[in-house]
Amino acid sequence: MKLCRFKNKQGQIHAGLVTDDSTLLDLAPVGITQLQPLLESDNPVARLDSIVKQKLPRLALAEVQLCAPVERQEIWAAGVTYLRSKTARMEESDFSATAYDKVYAAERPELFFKALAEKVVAAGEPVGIRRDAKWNVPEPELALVLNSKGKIVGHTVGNDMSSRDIEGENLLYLPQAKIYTGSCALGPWIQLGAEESAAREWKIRLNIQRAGKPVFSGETSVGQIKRRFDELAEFLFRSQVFPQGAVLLTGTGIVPSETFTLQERDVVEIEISGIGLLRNPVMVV
Ligand code: DO4
Ligand code: MG
Repeated sequence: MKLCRFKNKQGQIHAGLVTDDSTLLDLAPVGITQLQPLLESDNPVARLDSIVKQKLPRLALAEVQLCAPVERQEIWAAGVTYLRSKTARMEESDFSATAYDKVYAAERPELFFKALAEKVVAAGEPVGIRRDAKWNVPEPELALVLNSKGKIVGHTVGNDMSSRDIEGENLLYLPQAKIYTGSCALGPWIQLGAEESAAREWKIRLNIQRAGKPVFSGETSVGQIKRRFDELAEFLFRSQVFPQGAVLLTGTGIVPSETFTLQERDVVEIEISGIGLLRNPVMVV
């Protein structure tokens, strides 16, 4: 079940249920205008199952603008959860290599703050590359949607845009490498209800186009993530409350070669087989 936020022709933001490649159901007539009450309910899928039996307005997906599927949640990210991420980062920086090596094996995962909900970029909107960085990459990641109790209620596609030269120069620059305008994209919607065992079968694909031609493609599997999802969620919610819930990116397993950097007007496509496709153009910020 795919839950989305969208802007209708009147410019109002509503919640919707995507039923197929071209249609969504507007949930406003049954009083659901926000995602949060649904995500907080004990069983959002069962609730929506009974709601869709009612007659709801059907809208063409092509005629609405999808918004990022977040409202007031903080966005956090886990790092170095794939072997590929550990080795790429150890190569990127002599200075920080030991830290990456240790955190991959440590009991405590790397977790960092990524974005406020209002700063998240939706499908179709531009993601940013910093004007003071020379080496910029997308990081295609599965994102866990957590309610205020720390329960995983859904999944979405995430892009943890990163400036590798800034990160590689000194680990203390990580917030600048990771948090800036357009550095976090989420969407196109939330896939509700999948168990971790099913999500681990999903494939993640990254394609990057430049002037309409492919310049990078890569694939990994969610099953390659070293840590369990509930372990990551449990660490995030340790000694911290999230009254609005949270979104947690689970780390990247696709890292382009050291010679690759994004350019303005490139198009980044991240597809997760059980969820959908997140496509964003690139803009210098
Ligand atoms: O420690 C740096 C960031 C790691 C990260 O974002 C990832 O592995 O996805
Ligand atoms: Mg990342």
